[in-house]
Amino acid sequence: MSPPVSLAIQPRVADEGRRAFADDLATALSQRPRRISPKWFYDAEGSRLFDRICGLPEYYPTRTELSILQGRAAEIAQQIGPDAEIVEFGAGSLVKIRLLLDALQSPRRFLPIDISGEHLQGAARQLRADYPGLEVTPVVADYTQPFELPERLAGAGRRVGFFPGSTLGNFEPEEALAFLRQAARLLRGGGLLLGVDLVKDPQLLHAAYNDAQGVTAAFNLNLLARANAELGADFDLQSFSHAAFYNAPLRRIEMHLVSRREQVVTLQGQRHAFEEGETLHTEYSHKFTIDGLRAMAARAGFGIGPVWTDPQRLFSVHWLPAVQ
Ligand code: AVJ
Repeated sequence: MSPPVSLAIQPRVADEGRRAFADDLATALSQRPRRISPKWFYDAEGSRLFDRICGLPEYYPTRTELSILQGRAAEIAQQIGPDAEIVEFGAGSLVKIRLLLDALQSPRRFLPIDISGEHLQGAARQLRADYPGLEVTPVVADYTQPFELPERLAGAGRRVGFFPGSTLGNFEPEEALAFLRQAARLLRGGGLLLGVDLVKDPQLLHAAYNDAQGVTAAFNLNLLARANAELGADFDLQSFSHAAFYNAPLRRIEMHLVSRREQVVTLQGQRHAFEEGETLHTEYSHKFTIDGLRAMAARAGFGIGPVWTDPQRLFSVHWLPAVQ
C-alpha cells in the first residue's frame, strides 16, 4: 500500500492538533471519571452537526441570542463605540458577527481566534469580501490556554471581545473565571460582549439536548467517529449511546457517551476497558443567573454594564466593560 501523500502536505498545525487530540483522548480514557474536552467535537462533520443543532426546534439558544443581538444591535453598538477592534473567541457563526459589524460605526479590525486554522481562513475570506474597510486578522490559538494578541492598530477605538453562544458554559466554574480574567486583561480599556444561557425549566433544558431527530446524539457520537478516522481508534459506534441530563444543583447539562456493554477499545496500541454503563463525559453546558454571571465577571476584573434578554428570559447578552 502506498503511503497517504496528503499527510506530507498537511499543515503542521493539523499534525499538532491531531497529536493533542490523541494525548487528550488517551488521558481521558485513563482517568476516572473519564472526561474529554468538548473542544474536540468540532471537526468538519462536528461543526456541520452543530450548525444543524442550532436550527432544531428544541434548541432555543441560537435563535434567541440572534433575536437579542438583532433587536439590540444599536444599543450594543453605542456601548462599543466607533473604530473598534473585535476579538471573537472561537471563529463561530458568521451570522452573529455580521449582525454586530453591520451595527457598528466603522469597525477597524476583526480578530477571530480559533483552534482550527482551516475554519479561520474560510471565515476570514468571506468577511474580507463583504467588508472592504475591515482588516481581518485570524489568530490560530486555543483560547482555553494563555495566549497574546497582536499589537493594537494605531488610531483604533476600543478592543472588544465577542463570546456568544453560551460557550462560556462549557467551562468548569474555575476555568470560566480564569478565561474571564484573561479576557479582562486582553481587553483592558474595552469590554466583552458575552452571550450566556439562563437557568430555566429543566424540561426545556432536557429537550434542547435530547432532540427528537437525534442530531445532538449524532454530534456527541461523532467524537468517537473522529477518533476512529483521525487516530485509528476502534470505537464501535453502535456500542455507545448518547446521554444528556440536567444536573439541577450544579445548574448544568452534562453530556456523556455511555458504554452499552462490556467492551475494550484500542487507541494507539493501548487497550481501554469499559464496563456496561460506564461513561466518557464529553461536555458541560452550564446555565447562569444574571446576578451569578455578573458576580463572576466582577471577580474576574470586569465592570458591570447593561444586560439584554428575550421576553421569556431564556438567554442573556451582557456588556462587561474591562475597566482601565
Ligand atoms: C456551543 C457549547 C454553547 O452547550 O449548548 C449543543 C454545544 N452541545 N448541544 C451548548 C451543544 C449540545 C453548545 N455550546
